[in-house]
Formats: sequence, structure tokens, C-alpha cells
Amino acid sequence: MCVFVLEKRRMPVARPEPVEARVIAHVDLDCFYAQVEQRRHPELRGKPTAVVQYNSWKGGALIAVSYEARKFGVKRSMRGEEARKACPDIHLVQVPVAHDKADLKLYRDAGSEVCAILARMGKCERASIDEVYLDITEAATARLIQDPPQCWVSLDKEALKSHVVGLATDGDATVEVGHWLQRKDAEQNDQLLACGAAIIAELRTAVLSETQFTCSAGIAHNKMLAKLASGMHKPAQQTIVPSSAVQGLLTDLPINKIGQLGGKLGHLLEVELGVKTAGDLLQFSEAKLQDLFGMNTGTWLWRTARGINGDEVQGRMLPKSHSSGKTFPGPKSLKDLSAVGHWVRELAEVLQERLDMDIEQNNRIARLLTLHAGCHLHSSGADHARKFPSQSCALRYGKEKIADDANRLFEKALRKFCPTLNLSPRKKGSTASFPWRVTGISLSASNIVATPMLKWESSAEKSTRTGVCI
Ligand code: TTP
Repeated sequence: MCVFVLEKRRMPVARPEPVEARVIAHVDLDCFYAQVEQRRHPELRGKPTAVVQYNSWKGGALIAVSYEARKFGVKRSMRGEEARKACPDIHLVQVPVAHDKADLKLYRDAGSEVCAILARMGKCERASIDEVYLDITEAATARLIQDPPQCWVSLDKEALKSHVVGLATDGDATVEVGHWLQRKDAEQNDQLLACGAAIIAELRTAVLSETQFTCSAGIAHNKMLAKLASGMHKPAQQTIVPSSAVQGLLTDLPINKIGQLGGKLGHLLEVELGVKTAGDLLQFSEAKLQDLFGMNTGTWLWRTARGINGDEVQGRMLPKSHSSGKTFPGPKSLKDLSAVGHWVRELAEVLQERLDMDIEQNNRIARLLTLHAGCHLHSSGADHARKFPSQSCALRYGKEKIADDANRLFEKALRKFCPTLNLSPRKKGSTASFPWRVTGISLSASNIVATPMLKWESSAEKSTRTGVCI
């Protein structure tokens, strides 16, 4: 019997691991938006810099902090004024703004530049604006056959600077890492990781010389471990996770550091079962975890505690969805349908621009429109904590159509959120306010597919497409 029931689509699913070991890397750009701004404004290079959100309250919220500024204790959670107190010489750069909201195109395009370089050596999955998974099994295997580590005459400087989880380095770390990479008695899987580390070091060097960006990486036999490792030594470093070090790495690892355990599932484990670390999970048998969380998730948890993960690198460099959103914190929250309608139109316009670009550049169309919103009732009581339900419908192209559909979705969600609510227009002159506040809206376009027919469509036909219902 499954005791803990969570939303099914959010539950992790165990996938079988391949028999042959893979070589997977997770590459994460360092203080990404700050680096993009330092490249755009070369006078900021090497100086404490932070990127701030477009709102001006107390100097705006910091969303990216350069490593030079972090040395002064500047953190992402600070506001501009606070950051200036910690580091008077800090340079604060505003995020570009379009349609009265942050315009991330600059950063998205910079991320694509990096992806294109990383994809040279293997299957590449763009996991977020500045993170990529790479499956470099083939390249590492080929290198092991043609140029095994024991035969390397000179070692790549960047590879020598790798960190190896579980390797005690008392003396000169680069010498000891060099020995580890070239051990004659190393198991085949460790040799594959050594080849993977050399490949990733070369790719990171190429990223730096071609884009001026530094990145950090984790190299392991699966996605979960690679992701854990990429953040262990930053900036501009890489970390290898040999199989022999996995249990030691996981024993004291807080479970919320593991992908998919940062949310409700991790919270349940902690509150209901007292599980604080991945090591604590080891006391539960697979059958017990299946009893508690269902077959799939139970198995996934059992394997995760042991560092087993069969998720494949997806081979996707383009985003799975597009979205356009804005938050309305505190006093800026939206208080009536016309304010919501205004922002829905703005967001629909931005979304349509991105959909147009996807057709133009990648011959792809999206088929599903989803509206997410943050909303609360300003009466107290149980309703207060309820989540505003997301709503979806078939996506029709054209900013007006997207706006109309999104407004309908908002009203539908509002009726579900608060069934007793009267949404009919207020009489002219009425001062009665709506009993809800909207603190954020986001429109997303997903279910993206290729449109091969566009290849032979004339540009005149293409230009009418934005009004076409798909
Ligand atoms: P992160 O990869 O989380 O952080 P980072 O690249 O700034 O720094 P680190 O070197 O520690 O990885 O986020 C990538 C970019 O996403 C970040 O530069 C700015 C943006 N971002 C936000 O806009 N809001 C947020 O809350 C977070 C976490 C990131």
C-alpha cells in the first residue's frame, strides 16, 4: 500500500542503468549573468560585480554575484543597498528590460554559444539557461583505446587541476591527481573517467577561449552524481566521482541537495521518516520504500541512496518549452481582472515573440499553452494556503489569441481556486474590491514539435502564420 501520495507527475521514476558504464558530465557556468555582463562591459572584468533585478526597491534584488564580490560576503539573497554596504566598490548592473519585465535573451543566447561548443564531443542536453549534461561515453571510450591515460606524455594543465572525490591529497594536489589519472592498475571504469576528465578539461578550455566564460564541471558515471560534483569546486574547476567514492560522498549528504528531493518528497522523508541525509535512507529496504511511496518512487529512492541512476542524457539543445512570466511582490500584487488582463497581454506578446523566433530559427511549433499564477485570498482561513491551479489549453498562435486564451484560463483557475467567487464585472463606480491578490503570472508554451512543412513554405506564407490557429 502506498502511504504517501504525492502529485503523480512530480514523482521521480527509476530507470534501468546500462550494463556498460557511461561517462557523464554536468557543466555549469560560473556566476553566469555576471560573467555575461562582464563580457559586455570589459571594464568590469575581474571586479566585484552583481546583476540586479529591474525593480528599484533598496537597489534591486541581486540575482547573480561575481566571485570577486562573493569574497566580500555579497550574496544573491541581498538587495543592492546591502551589497554596497558589504562591498562599497561593487558594480551593480541592471538586467535588460523589455515589456516592463526582465529580458533574458542576452543570457539565453550566451548559454547557446556555450552549448554549441560542448556539443562537439557528445550528446548534449541543455538543462537550464546555464547548465548542460553531456554524455561523452563514446568519446571517452575511443580515447581509452587510442590514447590510454598511462601513455599520456604531457598532462593537460586543466585536467591536472581536477578534484577526485575520495582522493586524499596531502602534498602537491596536481601531482597526486596526475598519478590517479594515470594509474596502471586502475579499473577500466576509472580509466574511462580519466579520459572523460581530459575531454571535459579541453572543452572547458575551448569555452573559455571562444566565449570568455569560465565553467565548472562534474564527471561521473551518471547524471545524478555528475550534477552533485559540478558544484563541489567552483569557479572554473572540475570534480571526478569514481564509483569507489560514491557511498562516502552520499553518507552525509543532506537529501535536499539531491535533484528531485529538494521539494515535497524530500520534506516528507525528513518529517515523516526522520531522513536527513542520503545515508539515513540506507536503513530502508527497497520493499519498505515501495510500500511507502509506490513501486517506482520506492525503487528510485532505494537506488538514489546508493548513487544508482539510469537517467539518460536527452540530446536536446533547444528548450522543451518557452515561458514568459512576471512576479508582483507585496504592494505590487494585482488586485483586479483588468490589471491581470493587462499583464497577460504583455506576457502573451513576449511569448509570441519567442514562438516566432523558434519557428524562424528551428522550425518548431508549440502546441500547449499553460497559465501558472501565484494567488492568495486576503481572507484568512484554510483557503489561504491553497495552491492556485495551473490550467492548460491548445495553443493558438497570435498574441491576441494567446492573451484571450490565457485570460480564460486565469478565470477558470480562479473559479476552481475559489468556487464561491463572483467574477462578473463590477458595476461602474463600485468600490468593492476583489478578495484575491495575484503575486505572479507565467505563461508557458510546451509540447514543442518540429514543423517539417515549413521548410518549403514561402516567406510570405510564413509571415501569415502568426495568425494561424494550430
Ligand atoms: P545559478 O547557476 O544558480 O547561479 P550562478 O551561475 O549565478 O552562480 P554559480 O557560479 O554559483 O552557479 O543561476 C544561473 C543564472 O540564473 C544566474 O547567473 C542568474 C539566474 N538566476 C536568477 O535569475 N534567479 C535565481 O533565483 C537564480 C538561482 C538564478
